[in-house]
Amino acid sequence: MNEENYKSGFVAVIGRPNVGKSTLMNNLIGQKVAIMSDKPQTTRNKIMGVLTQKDAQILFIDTPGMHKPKHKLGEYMLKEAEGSLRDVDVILFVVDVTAEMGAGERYILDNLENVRTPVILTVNKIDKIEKTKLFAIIEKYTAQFKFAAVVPISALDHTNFEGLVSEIKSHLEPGPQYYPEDMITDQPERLVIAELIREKVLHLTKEEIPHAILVDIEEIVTRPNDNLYVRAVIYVERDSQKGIVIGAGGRLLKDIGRLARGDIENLLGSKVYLDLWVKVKKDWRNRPNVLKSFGFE
Ligand code: GDP
Ligand code: MG
Ligand code: K
Repeated sequence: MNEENYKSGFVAVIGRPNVGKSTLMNNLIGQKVAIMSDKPQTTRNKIMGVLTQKDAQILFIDTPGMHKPKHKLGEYMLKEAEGSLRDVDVILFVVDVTAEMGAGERYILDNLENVRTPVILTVNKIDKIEKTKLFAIIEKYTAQFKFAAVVPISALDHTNFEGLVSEIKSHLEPGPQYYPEDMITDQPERLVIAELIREKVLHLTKEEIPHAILVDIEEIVTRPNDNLYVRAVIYVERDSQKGIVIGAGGRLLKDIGRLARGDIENLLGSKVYLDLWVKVKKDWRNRPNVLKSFGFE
């Protein structure tokens, strides 16, 4: 893996029920899917699947709540959904080419107007219509909204998956591979949360702390009120680094926690209580057992 050219990012998959979102995820990601749906739902925005390639890793997230609210809670959910749509890199708006564009689609498009994230119109089920009719259908959508791209696919037949993936990649920025390629885990969220915290530490400490840190998520618990409790430990190599990360009066650690918590909440759509600790683990990089205990081989 060439780290400098590696891209990664989050993609929200939205669209009315039955347009083929699940079929797309299952067939696009196949064996490599890290499905969380059969686990108790800890978050509103679930990670649906992870697509790992040589040059990129794409994390697909599910964003419920993008439908016309019928009550106050619905409005709240919609705000949350809009918030998470701002934080992803790309939105896949999946539509069914055999169904008329309806109020549901218009409603989603209206709400996407306020979200700056690029939207790819993913026109699904093209196996069911004649090619000559496709253009007129697409035009109805493009007349309503300025899409970053329009990609016709058949999720069922695997048609044009390459086109879709390369379009997604063109909107991703350089980033880490969040998940080991073949990792099978019941909690892929752990790695993403760890990476977000790590990113804040490196950002706020500038060059003072080189890449000598490791973040371990010791515990994630969903509280009865649906809030998430996360206990994380930032491991550094030396006592002096511990002092830097904590900062005078604990101020820097507080900032790290605040920023990381904001990102985690945006990403997962749950309120988060982040319990952050800093510990010294000497020379962890040179000790294979330590690396192993963090999931590195
Ligand atoms: P979701 O509610 O958006 O997740 O939609 P599903 O993935 O559950 O699909 C709804 C129905 O549409 C299922 O019966 C799928 O088999 C069917 N479907 C999904 N994608 C395609 C496609 O590309 N072509 C055809 N012909 N049917 C599809
Ligand atoms: Mg589905
Ligand atoms: K963004």
